Order: sequence, then structure tokens, then C-alpha cells
Amino acid sequence: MCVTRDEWLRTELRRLQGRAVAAGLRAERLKRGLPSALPPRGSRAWRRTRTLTRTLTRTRGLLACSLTIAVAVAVAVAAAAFTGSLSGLFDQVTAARCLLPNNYLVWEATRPLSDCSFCQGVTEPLILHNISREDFKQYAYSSGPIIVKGAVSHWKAMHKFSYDMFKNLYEHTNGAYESVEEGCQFLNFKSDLFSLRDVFAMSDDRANHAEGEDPWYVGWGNCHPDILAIIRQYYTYPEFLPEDSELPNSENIFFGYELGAVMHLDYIPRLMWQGQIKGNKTWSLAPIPECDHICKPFQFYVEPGDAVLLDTRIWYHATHIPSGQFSLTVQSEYG
Ligand SMILES: O=C(O)CCC(=O)C(=O)O
Ligand SMILES: [Fe+2]
Repeated sequence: MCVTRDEWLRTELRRLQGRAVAAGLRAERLKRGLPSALPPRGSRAWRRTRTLTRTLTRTRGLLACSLTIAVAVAVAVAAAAFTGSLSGLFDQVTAARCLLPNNYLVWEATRPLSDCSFCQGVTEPLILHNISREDFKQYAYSSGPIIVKGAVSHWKAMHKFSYDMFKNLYEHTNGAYESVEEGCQFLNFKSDLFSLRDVFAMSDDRANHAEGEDPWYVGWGNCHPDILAIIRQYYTYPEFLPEDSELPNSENIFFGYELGAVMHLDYIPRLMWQGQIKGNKTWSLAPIPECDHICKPFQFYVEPGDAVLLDTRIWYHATHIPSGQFSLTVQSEYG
């Protein structure tokens, strides 16, 4: 089943600890943990940390390499408490050596705290049927989760999209793999496949999850203009989304067997929508840790043809595919 949010955070912290020790930080200081290195809540230094984390959140995209921001913030806050210099603090953080690639743990450690009204009392998705754009207005831009049953069942993609179709497209389009490597995101989750080339180089048996073969599950963004033009012939944006909503200029595909996506938050500018094209999928949602005392985790289930909407920036989410089924999803954003 899915990794829980807490298990995932623990694993990431252990990995961070290992890399920090390997990079020369003293183990006994790290053992006390990051929270003990941070100033008491409400103190002046704590307020400075919050200002800094907000600044970092806004400027994250500009940082050329990822720092171990969590560690760097703790060290820099301690230094700034001595010197009282906030600009010095920022310089120290941005000048630190890279210990980690830019990853979810770093993002989690630097995101602003959230108030919990978005998840209070939410224990299941809102389920809608045949909703018009006009009727959807009252739900649009809510943090979700919402399922619109059968909303994409008319897409031609329901019959057309498959592993082989995407393999064929990527193998026969000049510069297609490079476009993902250079300009789009590839997510391998728990799979041992580290690029789209690896995905489409799998044996037929593994690709079809034949008996005895390891399951796999990946997601990636399509940003090659020729590929986008072809695949967009087979789906459209859900008709109920507000006419004036801002949309990104590419869509993502998630596909594979069993594993699904590990528990994570997304660092994206808009709300998420997706159309479930093949297979059933279980979603596990958990509130962000600061809301654990008010909000509870829960799961729900989607079927082929359903659309799912969720603010994946504030709901931790993981997915799981029932054994033996192949799941394929088109995913994008609106806001
Ligand atoms: O569809 C999935 O398995 C994961 C999707 C996801 O993480 C997202 O849409 O943000
Ligand atoms: Fe996500």
C-alpha cells in the first residue's frame, strides 16, 4: 500500500541525515534533530525564520542549486541570532554548499505554515454528476477533493491512449526525449526507471506487468509541441472548468501498475485536475502536519472516465492502483 506522510517524512529525514554526515556535519548535533536547532515558537528569531522561509518559498525557483535548506536555515538562524543581521542570514543560506538535490523534503521544510480551515470537517470527496460550467462555479477554486463522475468518458483518449501509443510517439518524434529531459518533469516515484527512455526501453513482459515482473509507475510532462499537438486531439479540458481560468501550456501523463504515487505535496502555481482514462485508482489524502489535530486522513476511489480535482499543494496525496490493473491519467492544472 501507499507510504504514509509520516513514514515518508521520516525516510527523507534519515536520508538527509546520512548525506549531511557524509558531507562532514557532526552526527551528534544532527541527532538532536532539526526542530531542536530551531528557535522557540514566538521568539524574535522564530519570527525571522518565518520571514526567511516565506522569502525562500517565493524565490525557490531562482535558486540555481538546491541547498540543504532545512539544515542551512537552522545553521543560518543560529548565526543570525548572534549578529542580528537578516540580510547576512539570507546570504549565508544562498551561499551554502549543495548537499541535496531540490526535493520534496526541502520544499516541505521551507513552505509557509497554513491555517487548517481548508480541511476541517472534510472526510470524503464531493461527488458530482453531469455538472454544467454554470453549476460548477460554486465549487470552482475550492481546495477539493471533487470527483466529477464520467466527466471524461467521451474523450477519444479512452480508446486511444496506451503504453504502446506513447512509446511509438516518443520513439518517432525528433527531440521528444530531450524535451522531457530539458524542459519537463519526470517522476519515477517508487520505480527503478529514471527517465522516459528507461520507461520505453522496458521489455514487453515488464511493460505489461507479466507474472513475476516488477511493477512500475511513472509520470511526466509532455512539452514537445508536436507531441502535444497529437495527443490533444484525443482529450479536451473538462468543459465545466471556469471559462476564465488560467491553464498551463502542457499536460502530464501518469501511468503504470500497482505502486502509484508516493505521499507528497505539489509545488505548482494552480489547482490540479485529472482525467482517469484507464484503470481504477485509490487516492489517499492526509492534511499537512500542522493540521493533524483538526483534520483526518481518508481515501477515495476513482474509475475510468472520472475527473478528479484537488488542491495538491495543501493536501498530501498518494495513489495506488489495484493489483493487475493498468492505470493511465491525463493531469493538468487550472487556477
Ligand atoms: O495520479 C497519480 O498517481 C498522482 C497524481 C499527482 O500526484 C497529482 O496529480 O498531483
Ligand atoms: Fe501530486
